[in-house]
Amino acid sequence: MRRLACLSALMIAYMELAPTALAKEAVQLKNVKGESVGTAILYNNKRGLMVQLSLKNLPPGEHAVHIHQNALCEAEAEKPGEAFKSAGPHFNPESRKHGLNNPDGSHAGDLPNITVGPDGVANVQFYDPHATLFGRSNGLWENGGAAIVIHANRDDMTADPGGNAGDRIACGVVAKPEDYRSSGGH
Ligand SMILES: [Cu+2]
Ligand SMILES: [Zn+2]
Repeated sequence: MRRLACLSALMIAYMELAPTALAKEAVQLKNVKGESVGTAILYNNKRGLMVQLSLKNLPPGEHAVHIHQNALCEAEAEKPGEAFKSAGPHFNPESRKHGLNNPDGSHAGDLPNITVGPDGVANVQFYDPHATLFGRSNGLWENGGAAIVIHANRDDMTADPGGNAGDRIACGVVAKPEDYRSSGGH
């Protein structure tokens, strides 16, 4: 009887772990008017955080994309200069400087620039070796969530703290699932 109880406790633990082991998060990105500009699919892989962007309805050309610190995307329709400032600075748990080409960098939230085609579409994927979705070093869920932000301009990859990327034109919240409990694994 005792053994059975123990076994069922183990099974419950397994069932609680199993879904997160495969977890992906689909982040919905919106522009300042609240219109969809597509999605970012995030998941853990061996190298860190996998980021798959399926974007539309964006101005053609190069744009910076970052993971920002706060799980908040306030469009601030009344105050255009403040759009998505609620997302805070770049996700930077290791207190480094900005930029993938900065010798003192980079922020864990720094990502490569994307190129949006004349049709307003961009489909790209890359991984971020300095972050994970959850459960390992620099987990976004351990941070209480985060935000994916797209900027008006390209990132120069060196200027601290923001890479001269200009206005924040789209944002999507990476939400920590309410039932997620960090295993404390780092
Ligand atoms: Cu940014
Ligand atoms: Zn940065």
